[in-house]
Amino acid sequence: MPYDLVIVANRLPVDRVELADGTKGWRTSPGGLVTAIEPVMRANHGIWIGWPGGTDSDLEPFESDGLELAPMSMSAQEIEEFYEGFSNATLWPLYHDLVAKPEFHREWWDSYVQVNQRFAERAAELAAEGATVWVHDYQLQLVPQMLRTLRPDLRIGFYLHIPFPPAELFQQLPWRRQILEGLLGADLVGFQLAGAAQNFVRLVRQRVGHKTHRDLVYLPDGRTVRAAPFPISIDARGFEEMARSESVVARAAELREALGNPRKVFLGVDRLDYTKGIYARLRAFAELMGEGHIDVEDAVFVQVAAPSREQVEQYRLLRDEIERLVGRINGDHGRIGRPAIHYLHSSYPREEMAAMYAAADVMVVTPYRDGMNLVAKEYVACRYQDDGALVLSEFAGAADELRQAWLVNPHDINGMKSALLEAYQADEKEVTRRMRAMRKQVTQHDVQAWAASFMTGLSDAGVHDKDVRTPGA
Ligand code: GDG
Repeated sequence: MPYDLVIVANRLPVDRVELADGTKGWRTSPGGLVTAIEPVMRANHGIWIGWPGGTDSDLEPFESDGLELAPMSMSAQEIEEFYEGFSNATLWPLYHDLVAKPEFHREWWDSYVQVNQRFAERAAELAAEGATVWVHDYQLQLVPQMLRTLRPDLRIGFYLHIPFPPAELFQQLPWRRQILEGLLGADLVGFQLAGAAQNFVRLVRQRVGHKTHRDLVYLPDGRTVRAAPFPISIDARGFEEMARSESVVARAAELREALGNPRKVFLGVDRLDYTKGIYARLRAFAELMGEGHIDVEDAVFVQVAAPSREQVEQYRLLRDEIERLVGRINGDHGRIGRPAIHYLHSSYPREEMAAMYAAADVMVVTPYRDGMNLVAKEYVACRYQDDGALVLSEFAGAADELRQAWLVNPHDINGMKSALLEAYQADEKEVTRRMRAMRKQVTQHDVQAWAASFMTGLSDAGVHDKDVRTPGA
């Protein structure tokens, strides 16, 4: 059956897992993308194409929790070359300011092309005449052009969830031109921030040679492509309601109790990723303890590090480094029954996350580079009593909107120490003033507004085209 809205993303919102009784089943998978797209899918009757994890190949489209899902298979070699390789060891570090060194391998690129082609073909099969297809993220940047070749009748949008790097860095990519041309297959290319959209337009002008004006690219065939910022957000009302619920309120109190009712709880919640700055933030906290600014009897740091990309070597090394550091900090500063850092290498249900946000006095979000960072916004949404301090990296997209956070440069350990200490010692009035302003921003710009504005942008896109589209398409 053809669909009027097709979402194409690397991952489905569910994971294929083995259940306790040995049979295969589905489990909701966490992550920024899922959190953002799920409400869009619920509001529009569409289908979501993506990989459910694993190497099963015989998967038919199915419905899960009211969402129509079309699973894509992935061979072990594709997982290694397309997913762990080109997506996560080439593009991910390259797009995050080279926080790690990107690896360039020609076989990985070949696999990236192949998998993108398969996704494009599947979307072409499932889309109705004149349908809207919304392609997501860095793993699928070639899909827009491939899909346009197969189905010129479609309206195609692309959204990049991670930063788009400045020309000076992007230029390193041996396949830079192909990626730019792949993206230009879309009618609308969305980014988190205005700077990213500008980087893209500039690169298109320099590297592909197309004419551009402000946010528009003029293609020789008469089509125009718009590149614009659409800062992503969260289901703010949903998070607030969850935080207000009796069970979450009770659980938050229970968590504080279990932590020994310290005066202040610091919290970090991240996928275990080298872009997130977990190591440096824990070091900064430990130094404050070592220097006597913070006493282990008064404060504790809870760090949730959700397992991520565990097959990629950089991630395994990072995990070891962080765990060694946590051990050392607790050895140096902990007392019996009072570790300085509670480190949790695990994923939790959303309610548990809300309870953690509700239990935390100081939320610490210090990535070296982050497209947006939804965790910062989720924390704000949960603080319905206008309390709680947010320490936020200037290099997270969220810093553009959450100006009242304690903003830090995560490369500057001393600066980070000062900000942590200020947030720790800030008086109630100051904390409330800042939180109130941030809450206004997050509630007024939620994920529903984000999706609606992208979809409107997409249906308006192409109005400058010189060629004539099928009316109504
Ligand atoms: C990418 C971009 C951009 C985390 N642990 C658990 C869990 N989570 C949820 C959080 C949040 C999401 O995962 C993480 O989103 P972030 O935005 O913080 O980071 P990335 O995963 O790197 O996301 C990012 C985002 O895409 C959206 O465009 O903001 O910049 O890098 O929602 O709550 N959720 C549950 N259990 C966990 O243990 N249930």
